[in-house]
Amino acid sequence: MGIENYMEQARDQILRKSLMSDEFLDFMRENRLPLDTLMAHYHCAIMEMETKFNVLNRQFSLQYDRNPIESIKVRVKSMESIIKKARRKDIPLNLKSIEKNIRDIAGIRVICSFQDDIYVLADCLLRQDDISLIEVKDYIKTPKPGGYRSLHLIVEIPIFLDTEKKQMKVEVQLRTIAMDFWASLEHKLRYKKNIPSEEASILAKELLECAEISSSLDMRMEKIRNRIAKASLAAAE
Ligand code: 0O2
Repeated sequence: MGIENYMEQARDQILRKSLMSDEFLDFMRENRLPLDTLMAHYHCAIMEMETKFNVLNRQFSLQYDRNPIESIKVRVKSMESIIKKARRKDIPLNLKSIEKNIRDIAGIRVICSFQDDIYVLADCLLRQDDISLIEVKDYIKTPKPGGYRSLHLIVEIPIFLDTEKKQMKVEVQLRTIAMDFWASLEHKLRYKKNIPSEEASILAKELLECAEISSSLDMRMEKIRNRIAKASLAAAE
């Protein structure tokens, strides 16, 4: 077993033990209702956000006769992942600090066919007056060293409850189909703990190369789409 796998397993064991620790169990016991309520609020924020993207997609199809969005995936982070992240980032285990510091509890992934649609959609979203931008991470302009590409926006969106309006943080990930395909495969490799380290590093190199090939394919496809649009416009004149 390689050292990385060993370390990963050791980390997992520590996490599992910490999930059973008195501190964690007390936290869950004392906060059951507020935790359920908070998770429900994140679900509501995701619903609001998903509606915004569906509206934009519908409007684009009416105005430009094309749908920029291929599909949308949503998720609320599991309690285990939240605790894992809180431990990794040394975030105190209480509701206020989790809500303040873990900004991707509510996540929406918008999959587009073309890279330029990603930026158009992001602009349209950020122009809406109920959305506040907290951070942009452009892993398309600056991919991660392993080859990961996506545009991440951390935003706040209001949800309207019976007696209050509450601002909720949502992580929006925008990527092309090719970027999504790549990220899903790479995610699988990341969570397979039993791959010998030598093979894992060969696969990582292979994945990096695939990321570059798929990025150039994205650009070529976009150019073809633009040429088709130009040619059909010229033919119509
Ligand atoms: P999951 O299962 O998607 O929840 P921050 O949130 O800014 O404090 P973080 O989490 O490092 O710090 O932010 P970053 O880098 O923007 O990553 C957030 C999410 O992006 C990850 O969530 C993944 O979904 C995705 N992501 C980032 N880097 C990679 C990568 O190299 N490969 C793949 N496949 N996905 C990536 P989680 O919490 O890791 O997981």
